[in-house]
Amino acid sequence: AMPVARPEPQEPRVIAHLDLDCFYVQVEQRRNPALRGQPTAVVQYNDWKGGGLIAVSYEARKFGVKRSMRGDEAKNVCPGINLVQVPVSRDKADLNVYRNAGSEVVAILSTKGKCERASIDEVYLDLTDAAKEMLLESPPESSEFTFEEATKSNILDLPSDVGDREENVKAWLCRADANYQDKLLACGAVLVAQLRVKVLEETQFTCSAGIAHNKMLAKLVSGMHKPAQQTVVPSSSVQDFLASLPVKKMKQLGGKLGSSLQDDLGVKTVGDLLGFTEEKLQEYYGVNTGTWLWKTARGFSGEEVEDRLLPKSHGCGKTFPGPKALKNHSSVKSWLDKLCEELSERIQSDLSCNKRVAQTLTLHARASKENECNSMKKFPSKSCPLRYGTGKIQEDAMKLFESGLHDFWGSRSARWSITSLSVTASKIFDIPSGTNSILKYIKGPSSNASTAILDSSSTPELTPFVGNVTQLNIADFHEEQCEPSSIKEECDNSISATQCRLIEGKGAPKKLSKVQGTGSILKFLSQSQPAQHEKRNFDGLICSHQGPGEFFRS
Ligand code: TTP
Ligand code: CA
Ligand code: CA
Repeated sequence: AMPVARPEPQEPRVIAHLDLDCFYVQVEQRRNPALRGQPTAVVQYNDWKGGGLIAVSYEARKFGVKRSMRGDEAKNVCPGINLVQVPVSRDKADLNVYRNAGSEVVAILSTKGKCERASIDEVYLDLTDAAKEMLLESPPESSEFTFEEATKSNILDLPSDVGDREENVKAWLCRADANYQDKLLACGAVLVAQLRVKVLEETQFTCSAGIAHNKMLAKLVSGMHKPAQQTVVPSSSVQDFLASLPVKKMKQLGGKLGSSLQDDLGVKTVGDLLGFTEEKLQEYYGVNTGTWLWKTARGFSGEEVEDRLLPKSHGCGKTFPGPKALKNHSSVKSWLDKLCEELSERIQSDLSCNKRVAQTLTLHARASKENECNSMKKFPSKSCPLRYGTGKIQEDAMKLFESGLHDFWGSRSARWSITSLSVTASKIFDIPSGTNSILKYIKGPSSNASTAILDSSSTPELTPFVGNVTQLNIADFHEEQCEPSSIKEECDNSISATQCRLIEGKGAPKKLSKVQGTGSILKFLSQSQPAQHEKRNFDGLICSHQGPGEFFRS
């Protein structure tokens, strides 16, 4: 989807983006403290050439170990590296332990302001109110200020090699003559430093952060100084920063739009866009995207932090690299069945714990045609209304696959091979309290999926309910979890997992009937099963997430 400008807020805001450092590695290091300070990498579940690396510790990065490597290669450049395999269930990676660890962090961060969980290890925070309050009550410039972590900030305006760095930063944070925006930003820097210390104390995880006046800038700098550091973007530094920033570094400019800017307009950096008027950019890219580009070049972004601790979608995927590619229907079916089983568990858990319902099932795949390795045609993503119940999801996913395969390959019965598969449940909304029509949402259409298969590039409106449904571009959520260079926007339902554990205690999944105090919705669902659900599809109404600690390998 082409980016669109949002209206600017009237008042200056303080926005932070936090991202955990080498996240899966830190989770594994907490589980096994002997790995701390050691070169360590987490490898995917796939033993081909030692498994693909999905997370690499900073100690290992010093040796030149990269995420693109396989275990064998990593051992060559860093013989002392510890390789830890991701937890596995159903013959695929099980990311619950990481999701849950991420939600521990979200729980801490969300205490200070509006919080949006952006991926498995990333959060946006709107700290405007907290910063204003600090500015009124205990601004950094008040004499007693001695907050050490904040003075370790990287401030884009300050040269890092002149004089005593920490003294310079402290002086910047405490400037009495700073403008109001910078003062708010200084408070934001102190708040984020405090939060990062708290996260470390309570979870043992370090993270890095960007603090700026909008989401775009905060995100752009949060990874600039890693690990365990934060970077502040004062308004006065924006122009210089963007002048040298390659367009491809911007999330929205990573694809076709960015290529077109480079190839068609000769725009290499975001700053190069300043050479074009808004009208010119609109001429090239349409009114909305033209305006967005014009604003982006100036560091303006009106995008708001969403108030959302829960995921926008649930996805389960797996890749089948090299010789593992799937070449017949029965192997595709058996993998899709496993993926759908996990997906079904996760949406049932979201339903019982959060009273949220997913409306759309999407299948993504990657395929290649034999003897046509460079074939440009992509396996089309397909969507249909989501029907609850593992068996139904499995059935529908297989139909989506057949439909995609038909478009991809026509009716010819020649050889194909599938190198990745994923199923996603999206268009998730809260069940309105007191509604009588829940079953309508849960049950899905009684017709089978083939009547309603859509290319996922279109956005099907599946039910008349629009209340809390966030418009989303399914393509943005394509993910094959745990595979290199593919996890993009993996959001996560670990909050629900935490809540489930609170309700049910740890231990093995229990039947819904034991859940107490979850209100009428669940009772309603468990009592009014339509007769055709002979296999009691809602057996899946369990909280299947396991707590941290249950994944220790022997
Ligand atoms: P990232 O935040 O991209 O990376 P990271 O946390 O490992 O390292 P950094 O310190 O640079 O932020 O991803 C978060 C986790 O998501 C990562 O630890 C493992 C997982 N992941 C994959 O499984 N596959 C991938 O391709 C990527 C990029 C991440
Ligand atoms: Ca990270
Ligand atoms: Ca990340």
